[in-house]
Amino acid sequence: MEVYLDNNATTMVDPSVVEVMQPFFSEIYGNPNSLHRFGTASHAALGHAIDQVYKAINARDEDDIVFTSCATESNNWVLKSVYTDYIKHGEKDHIITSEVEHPSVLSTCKWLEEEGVKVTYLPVNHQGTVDVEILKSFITDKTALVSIMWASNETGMINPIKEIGEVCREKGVLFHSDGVQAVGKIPVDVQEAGVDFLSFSAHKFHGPKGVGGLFIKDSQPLTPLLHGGEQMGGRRSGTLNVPYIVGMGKAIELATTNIEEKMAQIKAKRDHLEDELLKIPDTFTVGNRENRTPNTLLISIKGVEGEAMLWDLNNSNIAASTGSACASEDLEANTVMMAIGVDNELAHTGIRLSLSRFTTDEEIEYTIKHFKQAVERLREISSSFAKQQPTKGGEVQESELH
Ligand code: C6P
Repeated sequence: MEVYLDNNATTMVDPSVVEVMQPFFSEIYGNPNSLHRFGTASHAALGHAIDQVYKAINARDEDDIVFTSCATESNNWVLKSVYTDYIKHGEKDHIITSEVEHPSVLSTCKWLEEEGVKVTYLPVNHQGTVDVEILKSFITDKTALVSIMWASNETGMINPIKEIGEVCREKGVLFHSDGVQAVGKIPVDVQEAGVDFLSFSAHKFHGPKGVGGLFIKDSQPLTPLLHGGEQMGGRRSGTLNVPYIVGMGKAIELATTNIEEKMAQIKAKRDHLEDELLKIPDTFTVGNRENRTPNTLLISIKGVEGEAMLWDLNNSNIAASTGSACASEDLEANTVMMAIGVDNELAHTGIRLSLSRFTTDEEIEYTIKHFKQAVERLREISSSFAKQQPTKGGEVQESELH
């Protein structure tokens, strides 16, 4: 058996998504900006995909959606263009984000600091989420933007997005949310949340890689990241990747139709997996599972290095990760665990397991069995673990953190 539990890194493309994309490679291949019949056929498909996307996130208008190559591009675009439009020649000089954002936000913020922007990296609480009162205390009349992820890629923990949106509106500050791990996993309503910008990426909800988007409230002006032709009204130039956009439209429609039902099914499997793994002494999970994306579990196993565990799981054909796929080669401790105050040794033992709607009960049972065997084997050879008395594990509590 092969078990793929790294769906926060990327997902399998749904076979029905592949099917709708197929004709747009060699049959309906016109440039959607061309005026001949090849172009108008592609253009019509594009219009349908925009409809699917804007309805899925409850945008007010289809013009509020701009397609990009991925969420990394969307995140870069918002941050760099808010700098160009509101900070570089204006009165404002400040952006607020959190310590646990994805590197596409954090690295861009570091770059902006070199350009003279003041950036506040908000700490997170023991659940790994942002505290609204702390956010409020950092907003000044110099703050141009707040950028806080909707849900964490590492823990699945969901931030209080609606409350953050209210604070930003009240204070007259723009609000961007990286919605990559929320769209297609939990209900996302951009109007209810009060976000000005929302980034998303198709490959996180069973669409193709290399296509994503940015929701821009009321199509407000934002200096383009890519200048060029008139595609997307000149807001994002470059010939549109029609097959991938068509695939994203279908994928978001499939993921968000009856989403509550899909969430309940995935959550039942995740909760069972979590309950069983927590029976292993000295294992800890991060964050209250009721406030997590239903597919995600970050678990620490005392005395077992995350990389060793991954290796063992891989030998049993189980794919997991120690955190973000784009940081998997640095062998650093899990960044979210460090941010919430878990000790360094435990933060090196984090394993992220992320399910999808294609994960089966048999795969979960197989994972439970092989996970337990791997822990047993690795603890036997762990010099640090042998010296300790086992304790009952569970969700990491505030009192255990420093
Ligand atoms: N996170 C993970 O293993 P791209 O690669 O551009 O499609 O998406 C980037 C991105 C942005 N924000 C969040 C919250 C994300 O989770 C990701 C991708 C993967 O966690 C790969 S690093």
